Amino acid sequence: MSKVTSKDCIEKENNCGAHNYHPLPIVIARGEGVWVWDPEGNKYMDCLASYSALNQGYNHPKIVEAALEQIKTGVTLTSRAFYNTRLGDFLKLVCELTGHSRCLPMNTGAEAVETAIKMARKWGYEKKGIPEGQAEIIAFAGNFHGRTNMVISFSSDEDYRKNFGPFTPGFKIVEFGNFDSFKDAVTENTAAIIIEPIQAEGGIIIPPEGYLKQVSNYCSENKILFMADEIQTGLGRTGKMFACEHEDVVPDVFMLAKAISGGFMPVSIVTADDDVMDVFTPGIHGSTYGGNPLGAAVAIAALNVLVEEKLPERAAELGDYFADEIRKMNSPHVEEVRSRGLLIGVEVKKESGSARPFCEKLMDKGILAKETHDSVIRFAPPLIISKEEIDWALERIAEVLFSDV
Ligand code: IF1
Repeated sequence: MSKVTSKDCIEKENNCGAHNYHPLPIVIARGEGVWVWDPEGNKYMDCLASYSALNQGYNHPKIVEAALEQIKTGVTLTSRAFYNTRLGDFLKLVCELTGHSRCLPMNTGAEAVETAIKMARKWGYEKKGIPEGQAEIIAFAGNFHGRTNMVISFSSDEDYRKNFGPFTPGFKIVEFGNFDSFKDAVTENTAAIIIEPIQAEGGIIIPPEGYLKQVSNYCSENKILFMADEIQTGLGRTGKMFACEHEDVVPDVFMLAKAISGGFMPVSIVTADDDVMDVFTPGIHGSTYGGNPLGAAVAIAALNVLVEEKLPERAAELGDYFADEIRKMNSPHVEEVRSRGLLIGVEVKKESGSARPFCEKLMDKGILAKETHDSVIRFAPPLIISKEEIDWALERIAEVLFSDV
């Protein structure tokens, strides 16, 4: 077999794949920690971490070992028609981390969101007494919760929605960060809100201090479920295990995915207390792969790594350092640096054009970063990154932020 080349891989993807992506022209063939290599042996630092799925970094020995050990049992999938040896431990660990008493495993983030919406509606009818078919769920402008048809039904981004209608009714969209806008949308038929504590795809938008708490208090007073999509912000990324902790907010429902399996395979989960989760009875919801023993084994290891290696604490400390150093550069191209932990958004000035050419220049210097919302360069490396590695990146980021683009 001839050696794989980047050119071949890119051509094949472009020839046979749907054109629903516009990737940077990099082929990742090998990974270790925060570093990846292309087939030709060029080395890059990954400052995207697969959209925060690889919080534990590439090739983490403990996660690799857990995966291999489970594969060697010969049992990777049992379906939920039977029990398996890993799922119970996984669910118990997630309950301990979230403080909720029950969880429901799925695969992708969007599936966790779908599951939470179904649960909230059923809860609304059966526990809150909302008349059937009338349940309303409030979402927030600028949100990103996934790509399925129900989920884009409450997206405010025309690009994600155009020509995909008709949409699922029952959603209201209010302004993120504006308490009155939310309060005015509440009716007695409001079952739940779905909110990202920090809007990541929205451009690393951090709501005003106290906002999440205010919204969450209002939800508890009015029997509305506060459902936190921590698929991207959760599991250490923002310097706490969950971004809601920054404001002492305890959600009724968590949606988790991405880093729950450290980037090994799709694993997602919805968590809640008994009173909410018990609307699910046998046969009414599920998934072939949801709760599979391989995913569970990997997720147990991935979660243990987050805790044992204190990755949330690392993200807090190193994220502040990383972001402050970029702020101190005072680059003529930078409007603002927004960050919480190792979720860092560098807003490029209007007159400096879009963020993409900056990302391309970073790539030429060995740093993989991806723009979001045209004008924001996002830095979200694996949380295992060291200070030395950040310094390596900062040198190159400074060169790019002071060059003509
Ligand atoms: C893509 C963004 C990141 C998410 C939150 C649910 C999901 C996501 C908060 C759905 C997924 C991904 C999907 C990925 C790009 C990516 C992304 F730029 F689009 F917003 F991370 F920043 N809730 N986010 O961030 O999870 O079904 O994908 O497992 O290419 O669409 P999923």
